[in-house]
Amino acid sequence: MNNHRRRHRDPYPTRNNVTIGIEPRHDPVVWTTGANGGPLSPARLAQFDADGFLAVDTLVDTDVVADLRNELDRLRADAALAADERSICERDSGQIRSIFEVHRISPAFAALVADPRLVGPARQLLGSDVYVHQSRVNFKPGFNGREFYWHSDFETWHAEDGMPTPRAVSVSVALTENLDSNGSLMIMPGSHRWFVSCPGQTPPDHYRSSLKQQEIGTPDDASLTWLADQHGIRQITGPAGSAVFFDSNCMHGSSSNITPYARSNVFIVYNSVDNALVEPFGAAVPRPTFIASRVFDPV
Ligand code: 6CS
Ligand code: FE
Repeated sequence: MNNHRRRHRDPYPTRNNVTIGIEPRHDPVVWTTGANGGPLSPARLAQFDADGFLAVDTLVDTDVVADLRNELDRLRADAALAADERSICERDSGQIRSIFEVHRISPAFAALVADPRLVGPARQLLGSDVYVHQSRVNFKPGFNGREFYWHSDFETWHAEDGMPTPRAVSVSVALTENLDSNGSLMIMPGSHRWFVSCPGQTPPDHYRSSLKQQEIGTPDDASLTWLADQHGIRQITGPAGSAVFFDSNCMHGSSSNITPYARSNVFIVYNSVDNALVEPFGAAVPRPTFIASRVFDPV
């Protein structure tokens, strides 16, 4: 299908000179129907449906968190990994910013990905089996861990990876304490129900810059102001081991970290096996598979 015809039918147009604006989401948020079994109560499902996220005080036990923290230190010190394209460094300090595909690099993170406390809610929310679209550790080191500007993950995954619908959920697990002050996640509650078309064109090999500092695929000021005025901004804080499940289309971001305390989180993105990637909707070629898996085997 050529781009023109497809773009005409794309329910989530973005970039490439489309009209910048905010449209209602065309798809459900919670895909499970009726009494489908799952760990989340009807009240928690309703909360996720309304807000687009669910914060959990303790998702991972302290001993597992301690193991993951040790693994984090080992990965950060691994010289071979530092040279691997899956390691993304901070633009100015050169310190490590993210490691992608961490569940394929580390057995400890592979075990976390398959943990029923993460996969169970993901399957229930998405109403199907799920596979890992992306995993990453964001280190956000102390003193100069740089921000992640406002964006919808789904806007990028739709435009650059070919994700058809926002039938994906991220789980962010805090590996260090997430404070008000050290660049913890900010989400606009309810923003997941709007799709914001972003200005600009997707540059070739965009991921080489966007994973350090995203500019294309971020909304214009007017859209962000409208969303913030409508929905407010919630700061997600919590101890190591706490977590937040958030819909792929939430408007979210996080400030830079100038405190001495790293804000290191692991993010695992579960996509429905019924939402497998196709050709990108807003880029010439798909991104590398360490950012967007093109193997759709269920967890
Ligand atoms: O482009 C991506 O897939 C990554 N970028 C951001 C800012 N969030 C989602 C994901 O880590
Ligand atoms: Fe994101």
